[in-house]
Parts: sequence; structure tokens; C-alpha cells
Amino acid sequence: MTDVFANVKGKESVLYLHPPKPPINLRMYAGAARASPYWQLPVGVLGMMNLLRHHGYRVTGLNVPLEIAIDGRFDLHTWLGGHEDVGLIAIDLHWYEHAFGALDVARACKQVASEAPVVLGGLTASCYWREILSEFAEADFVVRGDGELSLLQLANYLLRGEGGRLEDIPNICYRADGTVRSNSLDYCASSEDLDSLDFVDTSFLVHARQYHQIQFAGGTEFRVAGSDAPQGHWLCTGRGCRYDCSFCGGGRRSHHLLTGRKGVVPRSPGKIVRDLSRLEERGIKQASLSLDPSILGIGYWSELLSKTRDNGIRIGLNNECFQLPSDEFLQEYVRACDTSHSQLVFSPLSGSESVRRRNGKHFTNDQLLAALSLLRPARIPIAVFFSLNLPGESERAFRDTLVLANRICDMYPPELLRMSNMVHT
Ligand code: B12
Ligand code: SF4
Repeated sequence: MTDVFANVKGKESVLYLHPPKPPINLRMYAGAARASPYWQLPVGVLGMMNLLRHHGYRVTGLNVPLEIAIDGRFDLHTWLGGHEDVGLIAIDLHWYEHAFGALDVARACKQVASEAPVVLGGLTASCYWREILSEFAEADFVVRGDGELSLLQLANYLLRGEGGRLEDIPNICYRADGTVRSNSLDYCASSEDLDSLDFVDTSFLVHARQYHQIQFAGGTEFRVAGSDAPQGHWLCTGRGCRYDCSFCGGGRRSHHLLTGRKGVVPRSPGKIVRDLSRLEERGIKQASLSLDPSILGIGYWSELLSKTRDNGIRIGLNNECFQLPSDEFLQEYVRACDTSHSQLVFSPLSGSESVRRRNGKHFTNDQLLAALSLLRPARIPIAVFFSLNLPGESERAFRDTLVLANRICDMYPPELLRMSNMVHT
């Protein structure tokens, strides 16, 4: 099948495209945050693209919804037409929200750069690789699970003619002889693998500064182009989870099923601290942690937070607490971070403790309120997420949610509090 791509041999240029949620020609959100267009890239994409760059490939990354927000007249076909000699196009289909957008972007790629193979990857693509390859000719390859080794080997194979047989590249799926094939899911990143990747450098991205600005969590408005809004950065701090909340596609079992991951795979505290320092040097005001360190035990998080402090790093930290962290963790966290640029996110899901427990979060209302009382003097911004449509929810549970929400409003400074109750999909 790869003869089809013989023309890309010798080309060293790779495009990475982050798709919007809606079709590329729908402009309802241009310039505003009214309808969230899902600007975030999968946190692991930076490591993957920087690995390709490290191996000599020229990578250009485009965040399509961000481009549209910056300029409502942005035209993807025109942009693609400006890139010659493209050897490979990588598109994330990580979140189900992007399912339509990712294939729409792939279609545009085939219309303009018809020779370049299109590879999709991400959690959703890892689940639906067979459907994608059976029904959408615009996708040539899907990478299941973790992508870095597979994408590098695929690029080497297609563009440099290196690496033996296609069948031996782990985690890739493709069409051959009229059937959809999947190679074995043999690559799943270890802590050492993650520590060797570069999750900081964003210089391959078009409009990297604006991308950093929209990653700043806790801001109230979407600001782009020429603004001096503070910059944030989602940093990969590890992969997986040890919980299995009812609604989550990224819990322990999902990671095992989709990526072969057997447990939580943290990065080492020392490497994370080095990255925080690099981010601070680049003027980034806030780092968001993709894996909540509080679930990794006191030995892990105390090393991370004390090293951050001891190295004199002043950066805001944004952490989404997977459960309710201990008092000791919260105290160390506020000591280690620049609180004015920080945030802690709590997900009680429901005011009803039984609904909360049933869906995977194991703490009581009183424990949550006590934690918030502890944080209040530190004046750290918090966000509290409830959720509608959870299994076990009743009208009574919803009333419990209103009661808890009111109690939180009464006890936490309003200028430091964000709270929402979103319908679960
Ligand atoms: C931190 C986090 C966030 C952060 C941002 C993280 C980020 N920038 O990636 C925030 C809070 C912003 C966020 C937002 C959302 N999230 Co989230 N998030 C997480 C969380 C807790 C950890 C992230 C993580 O470790 N991912 C897993 C690793 C494996 O992914 P990765 O390293 O980025 O990508 C690797 C592979 O997937 C693959 N890959 C990814 N993209 C590509 C592309 C190509 C071409 C290739 C080859 C490979 C490839 O290779 C990468 C490196 O090996 C997970 C739950 C979990 N424990 O996993 C949920 C999770 C990923 N999020 C989820 C969802 C639904 C969302 C939202 C859509 C929620 C919403 N409705 O708004 C948004 C999307 C935002 C957007 N697009 O703008 C779901 C995804 C389920 C699904 N399959 O769709 C999860 C699993 C949680 C859940 N509720 O089920 N999220
Ligand atoms: S703690 Fe978070 S990432 Fe883990 S299973 Fe629950 S919702 Fe998913």
C-alpha cells in the first residue's frame, strides 16, 4: 500500500493540525469565546512534534480554531496551498468533540495536498480506528495509544525509507489489500520515555504566544492578537489515572484498553521542576499540570513542590484535583506557587455525597468546605465543578447541589471563585 506514497519520499516537512470542533467553514465563534471552539491541543502533542524535530524533520503546527478566532477570514485551503513539499500531515482526534472537525480538516488536506499521507491519533481515534479507516478515505493511518515512537517510525518509513516493514511499526493502523489492519499495541510510554521528551518548546506552532494566552486558566475573557494577557502552558506531568470515575474516558481501565497503560506513569519531579524553570524563563506565568500530583503520594508531591520552592521558581500552578487532596498538600501547594497566577480546581460533581461517591469522587461536603477554609487566607483562585446528568442523580440530589453551591459562595471570596454546573456528555 505504501507505493501510493512513494512521492513523499525525501520530503522532510511535517504539518500538524489541531482541528476545531465544528466544520472548518462554520464561523460562529470567530473572535469570541461565545461558543467554545476547543482550542487546546492534546498535551502530549508537544513532546511528539519536538521528537520529530529532534530527528531532523521540519514541523509546522497550526491550531485551526485559534486561527479562525484571530482572523474570521482565515481559510485553511489557502494556508495549506502555501506549503509545498509536505511529506506527512498529522491531525489530532483526541477528544470526541473534534470528531467532525478532524475529518473535515483531513478532507481539506486531501483536496490541497493530495499526495501527503494523513495520520490521525489521540484517545478517540484510538477507540474508533477501525470505523475511521473503513469509512473515511481522507485518513490514511491512525496511531492507537501513545504516539511518539510510532509517529517517528512512520515518518522515517514513509519519508526516509528507513525502518524495515510497515507491519513492524507499533500501534499503527492502516488499509492494505482492501482491509483495515492494526499492528500490535506494543508502545506505551514509560516514565523514562516521558522524561526524555520536550513538552515545553512551542516554537513550531503558528501564533504560539496567542496559544499560550488562551491556556492561562482562571482568566475571564478570551483575548488574542496584540494583547499582553498572561501566558499559560499545559505541561505533561505524567499519564494515566488510578481512579475510574463513571463518566471518564481517561480512567485506569480506559487507559489500559486504549493505550495498554498498566498504571499511572508520572514524570520525575526533577524534570518537571526543570520544565517549570524553562517556562518561567520564557515569560510563562502559569503552568497547568496534566496529572494531579496529589494522587501520587506524599513522597512524590513533596519533592515536586519543595524543589519548585527551593529553586526559587516563581510561577503560577493550575491543578485539577482528581480527588480532594490532603491539608498538607494544599498548604505546600500555596507555598510553592505564585498564588496570584494560580488556580485549584475541585470537582465535587454533586451536592449529594452518595451521587458523588457512586461516580468516583470520595470526599464529603464537610471535608470539601474545610479544605476551602484552609485555602481562603492564601487568597488562591479556585474553580468548583458540578455536573448534571450523573448516574443516580435525582431532584433531591440537585437540591443538595444548590445547597452546597450556596455554602461555597458564602464562604469563599467571590472574586476568587468560579463555579459551574455543566451537563455531562
Ligand atoms: C488534563 C486534561 C485536560 C486539560 C487539557 C489537557 C490537554 N491539553 O491535553 C483540559 C482541562 C483543558 C481538558 C479539556 C478537555 N478535555 Co480533558 N483531560 C485531561 C486529562 C485529565 C489528562 C490528559 C492526558 O493525560 N491525556 C492522556 C494522554 C495519553 O494524551 P496525550 O499525551 O495528550 O496524547 C497522546 C496520545 O493520545 C496520542 N495523540 C494525541 N493526539 C495525537 C495526534 C496524532 C497525530 C498522533 C499520531 C497521536 C496523538 O499521542 C500522544 C502522546 O503519546 C484526561 C483524563 C486522563 N486521565 O487521561 C482528560 C480527557 C482527555 N479529557 C477529556 C475531555 C472530554 C475534554 C474536553 C473535550 C471537555 C469538554 N467537553 O470541554 C476538553 C477539550 C478541550 C479542547 N480541545 O480545547 C476526555 C476525553 C475523552 C474522549 N476520548 O473524548 C478525558 C479522557 C477525560 C474524560 N472526561 O473522559 N482536559
Ligand atoms: S480522577 Fe479524573 S482522570 Fe481519573 S478517572 Fe476520575 S475524572 Fe478521570
